[in-house]
Parts: sequence; C-alpha cells; structure tokens
Amino acid sequence: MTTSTVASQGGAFMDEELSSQPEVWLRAIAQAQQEHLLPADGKRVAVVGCGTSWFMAQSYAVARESAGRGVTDAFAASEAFLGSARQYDAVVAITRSGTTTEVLDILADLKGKVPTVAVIGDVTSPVRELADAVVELPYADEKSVVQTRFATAALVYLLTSVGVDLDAAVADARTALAAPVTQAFLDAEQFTFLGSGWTVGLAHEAGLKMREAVQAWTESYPAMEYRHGPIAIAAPNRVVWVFGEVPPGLADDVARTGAVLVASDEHPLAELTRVHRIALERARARGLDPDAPRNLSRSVILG
Ligand code: F1P
Repeated sequence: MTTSTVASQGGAFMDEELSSQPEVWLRAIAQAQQEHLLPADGKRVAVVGCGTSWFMAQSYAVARESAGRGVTDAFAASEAFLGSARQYDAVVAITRSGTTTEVLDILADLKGKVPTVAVIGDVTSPVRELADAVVELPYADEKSVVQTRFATAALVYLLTSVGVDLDAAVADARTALAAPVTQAFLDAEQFTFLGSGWTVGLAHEAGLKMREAVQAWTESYPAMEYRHGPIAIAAPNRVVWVFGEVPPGLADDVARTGAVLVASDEHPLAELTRVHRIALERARARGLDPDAPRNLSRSVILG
C-alpha cells in the first residue's frame, strides 16, 4: 500500500494560499517598487523574526549585503545581538501575525532608540504601534497555521527593494505549481534541503515546512556543510534537495549513497513553492491537516 491510498483533504487553506503565490508576488513586487519604507542603502541593518520569518530574514540579509546595499545580519528574535556595540542603524522585523512575543519585545526595547520597520500580514496587530514604519502585506496574510505565501511575499518584497528582478521567479512558480507531485516524493522517507548564499534560508524554510505540515524528519544545511557529516544520513528512498547552485562533486557524492538528488534551473523561490505543494500532498496522504498542525499555533504568544 502506498501512503496516498489513505489521502484526506485537509489543508484547504494551505492549498489556496500556496497556489496564489505567483499573483501575490506580483502585488508585492509592485508595492515594493512604490514604497520606500526600508532602511536606506549603506545603513547597517539587523533583520529579526521567528520560525519561518527568521528564515526569510536570513535570505534577505544575504541578498541585501550581496547587492552592496550595506551590512545586514539576521537573527532569531530570541537570540538577537542588537546592543550598541554592533552599531545597527535600523532593525527590520518580519512577522505575519504581528503578535509573536519575542519580536514585539525587541520592537518595544528599541522604541525611541533605533529605527524599526515591521513587515506584517495582519494589519490589525499590535506591532503597528511599536514599529516606526510598517510594510503591510494584508493580501498575503493566511488562515493556515503553516505559512507559505506570507513568507514568500515578504521575501519577494524585500528582494525587490534591493534590486533583485523576480520575473523569472513568478514564471517558474506558475510552472512548478501546475505540475503534479510525483509518487516518489510522497513516499520518500526523509528530506535534506541545501542552499548557498541567499538560498540557505530557503533550505531551512523548506525543512521547517515539512516538519510543520507532515511531522516529517527533515534536515537543512548550507550546501558546502553537507559533506561535513550530514551526508551520513543519505540513503535510498531519501531525498537531497539543492536550492540554487550544486557545489562541484556533490551530485556524484550523493549518487554514491543511493539517495535522490533534486536540483533544477528553476528559480529557487519557485522550487520552494514546489516543496510547499509536496508538503501539502504528503500531509494529505498521511491524513494530516496542515491548516491546524499538531502542537502548533499561528503565533507563539508567551505568557
Ligand atoms: C512565526 C512562527 C511561524 C510558525 C508558527 C509559530 O510567526 O514561528 O513561523 O510557523 O506558526 O509562529 P510570525 O511571527 O511570522 O507571525
């Protein structure tokens, strides 16, 4: 029996939300081209978030600094080093809900000391009062606990703001989302996601997505770190998925393990939408509802 024979139809919100990504990205691109809310070029910037939003912060930080727009560091909001020694000129916070405790704590601490910008989905959230500027993406907000389009729309907005052209991402995502999920991906025992540069954050996000939606065992690393130990996990019926460039020799090294290597010329953001679809279908095949996953809530609000 394959896992798909016990399919259920949970995840209706996730389905609708992940499918809308190309259209939502076009809105985010247009908005980013009109607004100038983010720190100016040359400013030293820290970017913070939790969970998915932290991984988007990582991707934006690498892209901004790589584009020559200024020193940019990403932190999990709970582990952020934002003291005066680091001399940040501004802090950008990413949060769909606008209620995540660690993010709100940072914004409250910095109020009146360091300029802050929040990138948010829920425009009624308390974060609007705490941040000095707010990028509002209400059309990307979601009902599913498992984030897809808010995260990618926020990143699309942020990448556009540093001059990254995302036309190819939109076109490739349309193709990726129209493609059926192959049975091998539904049945695979384990996934490891790899990335380099700005796609390291995407790799971590892909791994988190499958943990959240599918309760699956996943791992994620910078691609060049993979052979420093994690490749011990590779085996037949396990997948090694590379976002962006495949480092020299890696394909041969993975082939020797019997694992399946996935790499493509598609835009890495489109590849992430493909993982979203696979996560949804794997969840359904296991009778899980990723709109309301086990042990998770839309936002972590600490007492
Ligand atoms: C951040 C987050 C999500 C995660 C979970 C708990 O939320 O960590 O990434 O999936 O639902 O909250 P937010 O600050 O972006 O609203």
